[in-house]
Amino acid sequence: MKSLRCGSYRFPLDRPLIVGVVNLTPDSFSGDGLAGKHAAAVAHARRQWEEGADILDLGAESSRPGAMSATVGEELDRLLPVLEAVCSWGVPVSVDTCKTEVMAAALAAGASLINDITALGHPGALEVVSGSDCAICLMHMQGEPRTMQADPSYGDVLSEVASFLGQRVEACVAAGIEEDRLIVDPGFCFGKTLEHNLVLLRSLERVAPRGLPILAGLSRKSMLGALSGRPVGERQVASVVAALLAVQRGAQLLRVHDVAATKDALAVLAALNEGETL
Ligand code: HH2
Repeated sequence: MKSLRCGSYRFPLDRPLIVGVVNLTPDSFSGDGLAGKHAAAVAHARRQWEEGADILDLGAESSRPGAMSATVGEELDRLLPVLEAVCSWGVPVSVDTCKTEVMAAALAAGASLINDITALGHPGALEVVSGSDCAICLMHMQGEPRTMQADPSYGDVLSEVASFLGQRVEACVAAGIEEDRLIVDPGFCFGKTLEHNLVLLRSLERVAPRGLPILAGLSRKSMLGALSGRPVGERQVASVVAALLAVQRGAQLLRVHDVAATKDALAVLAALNEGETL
C-alpha cells in the first residue's frame, strides 16, 4: 500500500487524511485569521487536532485575491511561536508558505510538511526542502494572489494543470526528493473561474502525475459561494459535500476549516465503501 512520508511521520494512504487549517494571518478570506492572538491560535490548533485532523496546516500569510503580502519577519513572528507550541505535542505540522527563509525556519522548528502555493517556484526553495525529510505539497496557481482572479484563462485547464504539476514533480525528483514525500494540488480558486474549478474537480484524478496523492482545498472557497449563494461563514455544508465528492474523485488529503464535520462525512463514506467489498 502507498504511504506518505512526512518528516518522522508516515501515513498509509488507505483512507483520506484531514489537513486542518490554522490561519495566523490578519486577513484570511474566511475571516478565521488569528495573527497576534497566540492563545487563541494554539487553542484553535488544539481543537482541530482533537476533532480528528491528521495534519495541521499553519499559514501566516493570506493568499486570498488582493491580500497584502507579509515580510519574512512578519510571517516568522506570526508563525514560529504557534508552530513551536504545536510541534511540542508530537503532531505532524504543515507550514503554508512560499518563502524559502520561512521554509528553512519552519523545518528547523519541527515542521513535517511544506505546503507551497507556488510549487517551490521561488529560487532556492527546492534546495531547502530537498535537504530535509519533510513532505511537500506542490500546488498549481495561475498568476499571483493579488491579481489571479482578474481574468483566468486556459486553453485546456485540465491538461495545463496536470502538465505544470508533472514538471514540478520531475524537478523535485531530479533534486533528489523521494516520490513518497510528494503531494500535488490543482489549486482550486487560484487563478480559476468557477467553470475551471468544476472541470478540475470532475476529473480530479487526472491531475496527478505518477499517481501521487492529491490534496483538495475547497473548504469555504468562493466557488462554493457561487454555487450555494452563501457568504463565507455559511459554507460548511457545501464544503463538506465538496470534500466528499473530491475523495470520490481521487483526493487523498482534504485541507479543511471544519474538521469535525468533515470527519463525520468521511465516516459515512468509509462505511459505505466497506460494504462494497464484503
Ligand atoms: N488554499 C488556501 C491556502 N493555502 N494550500 C493548498 N495546498 N491548497 C489550497 O487550496 C490552499 C492552500 C486558501 O485558504 P485559507 O488558508 O483559508 O485562506 P487565506 O489564504 O486567505 O489565509
